[in-house]
Amino acid sequence: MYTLPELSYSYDALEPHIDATTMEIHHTKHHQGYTNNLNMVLEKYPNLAERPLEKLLFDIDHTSLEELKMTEADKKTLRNNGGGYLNHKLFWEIMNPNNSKNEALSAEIVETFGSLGTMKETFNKNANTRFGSGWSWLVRNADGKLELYSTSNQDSPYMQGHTPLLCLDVWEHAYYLKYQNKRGDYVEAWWNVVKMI
Ligand code: MN3
Repeated sequence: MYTLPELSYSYDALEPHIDATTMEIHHTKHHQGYTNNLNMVLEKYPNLAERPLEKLLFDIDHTSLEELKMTEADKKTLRNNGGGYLNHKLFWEIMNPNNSKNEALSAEIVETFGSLGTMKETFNKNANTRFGSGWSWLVRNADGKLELYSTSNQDSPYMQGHTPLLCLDVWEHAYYLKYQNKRGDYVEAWWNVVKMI
């Protein structure tokens, strides 16, 4: 059974960039909801539940329903809530104000994209142009290279066998209280709470 990951900092720690009310609702309501729904669907499939969630997300996208012995509806629930569970877990970790700069990753970003600024520009563009709800990502792909893209809904890079390194939640629940329709302002402000690069 999965449990809601504890936040190792207070809800107001990211003020003024991310407000305390948004953080509290996001963590205790939204992330808790994904956690509950993930547990509910996995209860029906004890064999699948034994697999690490990262692998399970890959497997459900690369294995037939017949082989998984899973219904289409349950697969969708697992995809949405398994993704939602892992995506938010990483999101809280990335925003930890106690993080220190990851020098190796920063150097690799410069090597891959030319500069940190260029990477951020593309990352932000992906965040701002994702229609509806989704996430912007910096991932390590299956070839071990850094890659930038966005996904819709709660789709996780693990579904493609990629490892997520940085993620930004662009669902309205992540910013609407403070930023309303100004997603671009939220995306810009968010970088102030990322200490690792
Ligand atoms: Mn969210």
